[in-house]
Amino acid sequence: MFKHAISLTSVSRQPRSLMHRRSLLVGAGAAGMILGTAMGRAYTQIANAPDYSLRIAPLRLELAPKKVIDTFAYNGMVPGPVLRLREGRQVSIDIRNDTDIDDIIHWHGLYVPSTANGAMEEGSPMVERGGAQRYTFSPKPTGTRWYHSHNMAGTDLRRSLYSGMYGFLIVEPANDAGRYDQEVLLAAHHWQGSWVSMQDIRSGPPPDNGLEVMYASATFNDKMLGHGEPIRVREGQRVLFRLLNASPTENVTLALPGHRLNVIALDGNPVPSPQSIDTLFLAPAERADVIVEMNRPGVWILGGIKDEDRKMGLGVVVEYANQRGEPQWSAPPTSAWDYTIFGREGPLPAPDERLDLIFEKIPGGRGGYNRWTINGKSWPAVNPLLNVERGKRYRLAMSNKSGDNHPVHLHRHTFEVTKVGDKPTAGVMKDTINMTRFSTVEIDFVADDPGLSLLHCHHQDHQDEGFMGMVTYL
Ligand SMILES: [Cu+2]
Repeated sequence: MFKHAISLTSVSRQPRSLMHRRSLLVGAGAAGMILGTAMGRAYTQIANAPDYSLRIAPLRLELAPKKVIDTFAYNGMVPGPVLRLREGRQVSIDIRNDTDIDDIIHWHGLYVPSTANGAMEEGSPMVERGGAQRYTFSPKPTGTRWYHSHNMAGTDLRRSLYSGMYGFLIVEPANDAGRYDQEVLLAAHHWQGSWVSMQDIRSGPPPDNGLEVMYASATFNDKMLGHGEPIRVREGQRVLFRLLNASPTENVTLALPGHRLNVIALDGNPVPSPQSIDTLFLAPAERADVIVEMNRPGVWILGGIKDEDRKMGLGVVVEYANQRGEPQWSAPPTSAWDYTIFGREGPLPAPDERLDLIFEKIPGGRGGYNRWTINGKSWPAVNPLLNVERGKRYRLAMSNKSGDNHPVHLHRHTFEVTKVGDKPTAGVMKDTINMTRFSTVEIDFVADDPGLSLLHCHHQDHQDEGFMGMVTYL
């Protein structure tokens, strides 16, 4: 038995031929020329009403007064609507695409068949411009998941994860204990990216590095720090924060001065050893469920610990009842992020097979774009990356031989973190793990979800530039 029952019904008028989009490097730019043609088209009528509808469309978004940007979003809001689904209860979601290019939505962290998972490379069809498509599936596993565009952006910084095309998808357990008084959902995002030469800006090495993205603004949800409604709390409350880093390429480290962050789940999966910490690190695509005891009345900033991040807008005001005044910030104690503190000691089942993966950069040089390789090859040559046999356990021993961070994401499976550097651990279950520069990480997964499954870096520009491989089932 597959661990899910799902069907995908295409309701677009004609099927589009599958093309391997990431082998076409800068396809998005050419497609952008036909702006506007999709808007006037009629949609195929879908017989039954879906449980949810997502409409992909352009959006003029006010991040702050006089800071208005043009982006794309779902249902005219950023993040898109929160999809709260019940574990195992079949749901149908219609996606309409009112933009000028074909797009696709990926259900991040869910076990969805390859043909509906929202990755072109796995065989999911694009939602063509002017078209619509219905997804029907039984959501699992429970926890804080999300959905986002899995399109290629290439050099177009308006597209895919550079845009507002993301939202929370929460799979609720059949019975939820709900040991909290209030729930707050915050998605971090960076906006207004531009391609820059970091080594020119910093006058530092490496001299042959290519272009990277730098951002002018950042938000939690759709507002810059100080411009949205504050989070209103009362003393004595236990607040559950579901935090998501939806940034296309940037890590964030967050703190709420005077408060401890009790991490109970990472990537939506409960951790064996919940920990109270001062600062929370999230790489792109990572989530954390954090309980905060509201026991320091005042008006505070929950925000990025770097001054430049908060200046850019990454923060939100937390206001206790009957408290007034300027929002307070104070620098938290510094600590290095360590996934293993949330784990437990072994023992671990021995893997049936071990695969060494080396991630390397091919610097683009001045004015060029960097390329990325897995064991010396770039997508689409990294297909297959690994052939697995159903039911077996695989260990990926990953080595990042570059000076950049890589949040490595595996589709359609949950993996167990088994080693970070030379620290062994067990029980931390994730779908994305960040590799810091020149580091090693080992993860184990059980091949329990037959079908094509991508492994890729969640940095939009890294995945677009070759950092992607395919896990296939024998
Ligand atoms: Cu990367």
